[in-house]
Amino acid sequence: MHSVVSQDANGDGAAPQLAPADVDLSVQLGPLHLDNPIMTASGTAGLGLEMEPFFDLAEAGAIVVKTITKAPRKGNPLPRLSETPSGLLNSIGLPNKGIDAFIEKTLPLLAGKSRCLVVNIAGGCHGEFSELAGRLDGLPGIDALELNISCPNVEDGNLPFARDPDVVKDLVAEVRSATSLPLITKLSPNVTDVASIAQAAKEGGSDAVSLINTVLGMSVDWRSGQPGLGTVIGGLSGPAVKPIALRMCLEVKRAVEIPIIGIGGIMSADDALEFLTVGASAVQVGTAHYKVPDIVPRLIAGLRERLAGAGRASVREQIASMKVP
Ligand code: RRO
Repeated sequence: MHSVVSQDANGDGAAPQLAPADVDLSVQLGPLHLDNPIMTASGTAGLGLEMEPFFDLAEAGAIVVKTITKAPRKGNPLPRLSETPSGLLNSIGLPNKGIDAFIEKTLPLLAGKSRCLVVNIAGGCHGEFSELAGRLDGLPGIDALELNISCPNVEDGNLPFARDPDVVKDLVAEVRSATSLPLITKLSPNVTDVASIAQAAKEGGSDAVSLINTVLGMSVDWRSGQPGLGTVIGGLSGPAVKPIALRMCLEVKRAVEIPIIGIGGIMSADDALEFLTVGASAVQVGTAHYKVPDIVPRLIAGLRERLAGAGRASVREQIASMKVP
């Protein structure tokens, strides 16, 4: 039973208002339960610990760590970031200390700090994805894996895993057999038919899909001819990509029965609610961290206020109210 701010405080017979604190924000992503639908997007919140000065990690629905690979990686040549008027281009190149250092050094510091910890992994081949998944299976403190099949900044820029439904299905199936952890497959927008990739991820055994990773782009100084990124081409994120991300979430929702995590340009609670209105059950916030490092608790408070104002007792009511055809 939800309490109310006041029983007809104005005496005007209007329906009593919900208190924001009483709105139930919990969501279910297949086997994965989140206390609220606000997750950090991989790569934009470091390994999670870097965000501790800005908010209590336990406030987030889930913390998703920056991509972990089998071997340590130095990352791409500088510059790795290039700002554009409405978005951020990156070509970071998966710098990380590798799976051994993650398990031995980072995980003991991270475990138990968030309500839900999702480890994002990427391999150079199928075997590497499943090997990483196997190493992480059963380790205390890890709640799910996110398979990064969509990094745009690998050596050949070719997105070898993201574009072919047969490859995606086989890869996810191999990982599925290596772990009992819930699996989220992170999809690329740089494909023709994202729904067919989501369907393949589902058939391979993925419990959910997250989308979108960054959109291939570039910037250039026309005077010097110098590109903004050391690798010339990279991935665009931020407000510029939100309409693309909304469209792709809707395309997946229309075609595939699988929980969707919406990602792309979320800066406000209204942006988050837009994703929850076109089929997503949770969202990840990324580029906004660089402008508003405590965006996670702000979004959670904003969701509560807006849902209470709309008379929704739970975020699941909003998700279920989807009207977009
Ligand atoms: O590290 C990166 O360059 C990177 C990754 Br792994 C990713 O998934 N998406 C992105 O835009 N950059």
